[in-house]
Amino acid sequence: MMKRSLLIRSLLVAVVLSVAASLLFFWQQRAGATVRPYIVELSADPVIVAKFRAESAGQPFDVEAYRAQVVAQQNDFLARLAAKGVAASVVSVDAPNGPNGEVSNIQFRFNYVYNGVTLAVPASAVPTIESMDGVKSVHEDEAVELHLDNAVKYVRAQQLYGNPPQVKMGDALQTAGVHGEGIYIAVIDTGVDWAHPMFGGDPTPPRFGVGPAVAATNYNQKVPYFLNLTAGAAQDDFGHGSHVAGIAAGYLANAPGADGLPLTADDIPVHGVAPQAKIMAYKTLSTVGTGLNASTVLAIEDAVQPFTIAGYPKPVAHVINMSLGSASNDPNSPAAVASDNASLAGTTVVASAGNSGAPTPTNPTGEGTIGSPGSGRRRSRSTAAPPSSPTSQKLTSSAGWPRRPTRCPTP
Ligand SMILES: [Ca+2]
Repeated sequence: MMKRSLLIRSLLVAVVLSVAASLLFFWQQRAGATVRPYIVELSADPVIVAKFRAESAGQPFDVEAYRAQVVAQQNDFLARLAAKGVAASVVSVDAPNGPNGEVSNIQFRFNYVYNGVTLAVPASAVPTIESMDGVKSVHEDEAVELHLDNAVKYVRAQQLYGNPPQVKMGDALQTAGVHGEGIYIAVIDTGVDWAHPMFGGDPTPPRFGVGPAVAATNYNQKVPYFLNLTAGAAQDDFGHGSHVAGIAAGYLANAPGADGLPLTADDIPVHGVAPQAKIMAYKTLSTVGTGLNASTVLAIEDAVQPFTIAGYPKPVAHVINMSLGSASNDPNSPAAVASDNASLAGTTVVASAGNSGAPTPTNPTGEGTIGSPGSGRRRSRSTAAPPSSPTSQKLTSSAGWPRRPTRCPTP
């Protein structure tokens, strides 16, 4: 009898504890205890802004010395946060970056175009962080999705070209400087299939980011640089980035046409806007075409600075293309601010706009649909429909594009 009552009592205790645990979980959810990624912006100017200010005033500027100051401010902030007992960890990714899948641990900390640290913290800690000295703003790290602007024909690029009007891989020495010669275009997207025929069909891998260039190694001539900021493979396993890069800088190639088959009579010749430009590929979006703002910010930073995350020399992008965006249209979002600051380096930043511009019953003109980073103040926006169109049309490229394309579709 005693044993039986003990058993019942134990069961009751277990049930009570279980209910208490559920209530505690519910309370923690209510209290914002869910750990989420946040981008914390700190007060010191990022490197490129301080450099711009100094040079505008005719003063000398030491990039490395200033960068050390920004990093020191971040380290001091992290130490003070830990001293307050806030459980926070710097968000990072083990990203394969190398021809054989070599993995680099990359932290989402920024100093060149944005002074910030991406932290995984409970939502309940945000007011504490916001109140700390040196904290400028705290942003929830928003999800980013793919967009696609529509076409080469809208910008009438071919009207600039001389002879030949369409450039193939072998035409490298025959063009007159209006086809993107000497220009690096950073495509921040799902990566780029560097061996695609539209990029010359060369299977040689690019140089991967983070580490140094190896002098004795040949790299892909069309896609000379690749930085993967995801845990997925260092390639384009979605297809969108290759499509976007093809529009920007693809050589003459054939789209499969209506029958969907390559090398048949209905194939359509397609051509990029600047076919002699080189592509710096950034993979910030996953296999399913989604990502976070923090990876966009870090890709912008890497594209603009003359060294890799680990400090090795690398080319600087003349143009950044981001056919992506988030639901936020805040011009102060981290990606929008980073885009603005990237333009101080002389880089032209192009971000998509109008992809959510379809009229709705509550928004009949489709206004306010420019998401971050397109909402930045110094952006060129690539609209999804002709600018003269009375209403924007929602066009996305994620549907119907094969994961490992053998031919680019019509841009
Ligand atoms: Ca065909």
